[in-house]
Amino acid sequence: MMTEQVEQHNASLGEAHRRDVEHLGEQLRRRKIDLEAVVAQVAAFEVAVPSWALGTGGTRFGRYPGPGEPRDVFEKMDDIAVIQGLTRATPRVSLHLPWDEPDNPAALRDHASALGLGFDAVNSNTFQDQANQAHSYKFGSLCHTDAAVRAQAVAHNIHVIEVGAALGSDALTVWLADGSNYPGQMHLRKSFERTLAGLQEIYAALPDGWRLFTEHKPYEPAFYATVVQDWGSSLLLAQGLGEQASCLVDLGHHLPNTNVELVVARLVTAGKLGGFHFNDSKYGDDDLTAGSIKPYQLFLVFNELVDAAQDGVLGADPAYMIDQSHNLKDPVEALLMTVDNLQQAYAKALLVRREALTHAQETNDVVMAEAVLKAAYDTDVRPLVAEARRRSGGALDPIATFRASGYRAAKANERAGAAYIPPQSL
Ligand SMILES: [Mn+2]
Repeated sequence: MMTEQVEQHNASLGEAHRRDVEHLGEQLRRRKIDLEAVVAQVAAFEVAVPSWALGTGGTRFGRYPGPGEPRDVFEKMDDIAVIQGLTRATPRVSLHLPWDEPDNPAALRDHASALGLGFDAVNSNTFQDQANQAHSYKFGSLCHTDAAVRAQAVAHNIHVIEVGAALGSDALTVWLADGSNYPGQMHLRKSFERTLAGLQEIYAALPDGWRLFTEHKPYEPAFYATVVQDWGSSLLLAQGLGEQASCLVDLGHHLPNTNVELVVARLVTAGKLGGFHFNDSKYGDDDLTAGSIKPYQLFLVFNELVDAAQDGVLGADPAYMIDQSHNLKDPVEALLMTVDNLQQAYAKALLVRREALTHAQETNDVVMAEAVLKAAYDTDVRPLVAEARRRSGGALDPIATFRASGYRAAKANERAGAAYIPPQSL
């Protein structure tokens, strides 16, 4: 996919790029950092693309679809294959059920496989009522006071596991909208206990080698009390389930000014950091492009991950996934930008001089500790990330290559009558 366009575009940028890499290599040598080692690590970086991010998103106020949007999950795979062809960093898809539930999982798996794609964590949905559903989730799903509603929510999650297994996935992400809007509405303690009990039933259905991720979020749609509202609640659930359960950190699922890198550090210490939903936000769960609003925070999150990996305490590799809603940008371009921003944050974290940082911390040298971080963060790593992509067969400039390919215009002709995709927030 896109191989010819990538080669052509890379060739046109080749000489200037080569000089940029050489210059950066020299800068890093002066800091006793080996550019080659960092390039290799960035080239190995992978992040899953969510099936719900390929169409234009929307808000409760409306949605403005763009031309050539994918009409079904098969066409979404085609778009993700383009992103993979340009970045070589997105070989897996995170599927949402029922939004992108395939009629025939084997056919979808074959289609994905032919495109060189596989499946990451599958996502269940008990935050909306589906057609022909016996019971409503209006007052919660796993936390519901009615056992029949809870049983329905458990059965849905087990169904998602079965579809995921047929696709070759090996993880389930559970984000619950369960909560209340007014004091007194919901018993705070019992609703949490019912939720844990429901998750235990789901956990019991996990195949060997599977993982279950609990995802917290402070508010929305519940505006007074959310059952799994913070990382502490998420950790209690993961600990109450067992070895195969861990916590998923959605960067946008925190109140303003929350120290997310500290949350990451705590979950690493607890041995329960399961994965990420990357995005960015200014106010709430805005689902903007990762690194677009708070790039320094993104760097500091990766700094914790690199530090934990180097200390050998990261445990199982965290599942890196994107969770974004693109209301204004072309979704493919937004995702190309996202992957680049993630790789830049990761590359900068790899440039942190750990020994110097440790020494500054041990000697309480506040200025030098911060300066070590800033020296890494302020480095222009764009040539390094582009070089990592080039060596993996990707594009030096993915967005320019995508635009030059004419892919979107071709799809606008092919994909007439794009299906409506509902506004979403996971
Ligand atoms: Mn999420």
